[in-house]
Amino acid sequence: MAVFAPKSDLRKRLLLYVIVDRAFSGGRGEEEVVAAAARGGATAVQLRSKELTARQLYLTGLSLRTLTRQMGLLFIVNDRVDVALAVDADGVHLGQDDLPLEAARRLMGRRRIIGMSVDTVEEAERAQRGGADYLGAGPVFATPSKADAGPVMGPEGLREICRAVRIPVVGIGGIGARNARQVMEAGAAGVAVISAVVSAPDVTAAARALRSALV
Ligand code: TZP
Ligand code: MG
Repeated sequence: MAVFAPKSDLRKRLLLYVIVDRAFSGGRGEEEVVAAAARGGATAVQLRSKELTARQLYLTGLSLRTLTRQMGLLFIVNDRVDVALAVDADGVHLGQDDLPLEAARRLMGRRRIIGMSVDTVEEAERAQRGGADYLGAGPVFATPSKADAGPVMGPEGLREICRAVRIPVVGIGGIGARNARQVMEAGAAGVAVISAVVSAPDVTAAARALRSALV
């Protein structure tokens, strides 16, 4: 049996990265949203919640782990190294105020993925030096989905970050089918989205529309 290697083909697997957050899904559960997004061509899923308790995150994470394995998607947990490990996620995604990379790496081991959010070229270079496996850079466009997202960098800002590092970069913030192409043309490996997919009435159709804008 082939051993599952989370980091193999990472750049390709970051192409359509859907961040599931119950605050944006109009009452639909994470499992329903992930299954629908996967049918539309999502390649990676991140479980994010600023509201769920550790217990709720763990239970949701366990069922998303099963689902993403069945459907062949990468599975990343936002913010929480403990939950990522407890549910055997492929990786964790950290912000500048979360656990430092070195500490997270000690806990996660070399095999698992660590993604970092960055706003600037300096942060991107530091994260790469610190051993991050991929970066989320944004907000590329204006977004109402994250109040403290910082200034919009535009495709030009994203391009500078993509040029500065060797590790894959996904663009995030205000991305939808209408502007996804600009993100890829800036050198990104993929797009990370919340509302364009998770808030859509038809999640599968929304993921499919985004996916076809990327290739
Ligand atoms: N980080 C930077 S912008 C953002 C995050 C989590 C929000 C992305 O949400 P949307 O709805 O895809 O703009
Ligand atoms: Mg965070």
